[in-house]
Amino acid sequence: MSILKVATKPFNDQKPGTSGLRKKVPVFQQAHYLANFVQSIFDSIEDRMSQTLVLGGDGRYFNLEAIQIILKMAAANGFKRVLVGKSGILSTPAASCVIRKYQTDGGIILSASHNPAGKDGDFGIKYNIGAGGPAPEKITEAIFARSKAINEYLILQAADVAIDQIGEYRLGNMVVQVIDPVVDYADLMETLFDFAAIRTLLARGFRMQFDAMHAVTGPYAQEIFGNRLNAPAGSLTNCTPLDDFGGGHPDPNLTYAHDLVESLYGEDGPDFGAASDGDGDRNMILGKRFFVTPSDSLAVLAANATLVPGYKQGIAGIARSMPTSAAADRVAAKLGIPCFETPTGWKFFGNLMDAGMVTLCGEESFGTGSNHVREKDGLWAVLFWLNVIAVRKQSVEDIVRSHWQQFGRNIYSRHDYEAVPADAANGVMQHLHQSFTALTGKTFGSYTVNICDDFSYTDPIDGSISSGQGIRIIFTDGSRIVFRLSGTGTEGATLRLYLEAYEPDVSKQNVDAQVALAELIAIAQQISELHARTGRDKPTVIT
Ligand code: G16
Repeated sequence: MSILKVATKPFNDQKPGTSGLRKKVPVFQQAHYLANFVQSIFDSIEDRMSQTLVLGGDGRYFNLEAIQIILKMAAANGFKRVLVGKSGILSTPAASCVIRKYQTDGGIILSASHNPAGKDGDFGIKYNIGAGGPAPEKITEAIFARSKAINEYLILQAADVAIDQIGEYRLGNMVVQVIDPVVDYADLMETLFDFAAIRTLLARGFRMQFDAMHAVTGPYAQEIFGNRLNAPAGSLTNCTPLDDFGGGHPDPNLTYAHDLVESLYGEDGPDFGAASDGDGDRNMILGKRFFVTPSDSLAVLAANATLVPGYKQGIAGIARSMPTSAAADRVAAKLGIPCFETPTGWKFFGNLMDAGMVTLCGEESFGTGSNHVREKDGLWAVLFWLNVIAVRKQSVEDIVRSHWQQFGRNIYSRHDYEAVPADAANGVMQHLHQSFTALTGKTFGSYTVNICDDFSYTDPIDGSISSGQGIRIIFTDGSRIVFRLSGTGTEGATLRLYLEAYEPDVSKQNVDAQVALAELIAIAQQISELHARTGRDKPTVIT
């Protein structure tokens, strides 16, 4: 088997976004496109000779081809061993679990998360470091810099590896170890949660419905809920992973998980509903006719953490992304622990978790997780909720309402404007930037602007600074409007508008978020000139 040195030219669009490089499948299928980026990753890894990597993806279209290319490139680049999930499958949290459990040097995860898949869908790739989490900005910037200068890559001339069979194979001097993608992850879950209590809950007639949305969590859900927790047949839906996710959009929110939502809001619906996304790191939690916002979910889990075996000693701290509501801050204050506000992107939680400063992390974008891995974790959140319900013996709605009673309600919503022409979206952001001085101190109806800024974060561990992370308009009563451009879309720009108001009065908490936030929504429209600048008179998705 010989190593080929392939001459190539840089592509100018390989800048990793919020979570790795995400592009349409045909972009990745261009000659050299994937290989250029993979070589750029390898070139950015110090001492890569003799390292061990983990490799797997969410099973979307192009996953298998990409895996074979990456294996042959890893072999040609001197890696010692690669652990691959059988058939190229590893959910994102399972990949992080495997990296940590086997103390490998890092891993490559193939996923475009919740973005649709298939021939014309999206594909993505990201590099995770030895701690198990997404590479920090310092590394993603080095990868991007390398991608702009690359002129050759290395690949082994060899036959494909039979990754559909568990076992060890040789590829040149490298060992390819094909592993069960589910078992290590399921074992880890069993160390954190009281499976006996959840089994009893389900055996006593508590009805759950988990929707895997034809994405990667299907086999994980079958093993955990079906085999280990004896969930009755019918509790799990869409558990067969498909390379186009069945033509769906595996984004667990009220819009895209509509079948699940209908079931939970229907006559005689189940007591508990949950869904995960393409690569298994996101989650949505529903009660009977009740939606739990991701921000509230983080706060509720933090407040109830000691009810769960894995966290019974208490939590060290909480971290949330800036646009996530401050509900978790209130819990942290009550518990006397720190709460960190980071930029959007799970990579910003890694240092805090590694330093033991935080235990739970969460984001408004349907992500919750803890220091058990270094990725957000969809099924972990579902199990956490089931464990809390099993102990408290209350419905989802009762648990959330009693939380609001104790801490007040951070009424919250996100409005997404998808596939907006980039110039128009940038125009909105620039206009807002230019309005900072004029807006400060100005009164709109019942709200007066206290602070306008573009969020900047200094990492408390390594001192690195990340600026330009989203425009915040904070009012004197703590209510907020935030504008941000998404870093995960592949078509035009996605403009996100985040809205938050605080309601301590229990008698006013039972209100629809869109109604309660109507005044803030109108102010946001007015000050951003969003309609005039983008032509959009309503959001694509409201969560
Ligand atoms: C990724 C990141 C998250 C981030 C989300 C949304 O999630 O890991 O940290 O909150 O994107 O980012 P944006 O608002 O820039 O689109 P995922 O599930 O897509 O990997």
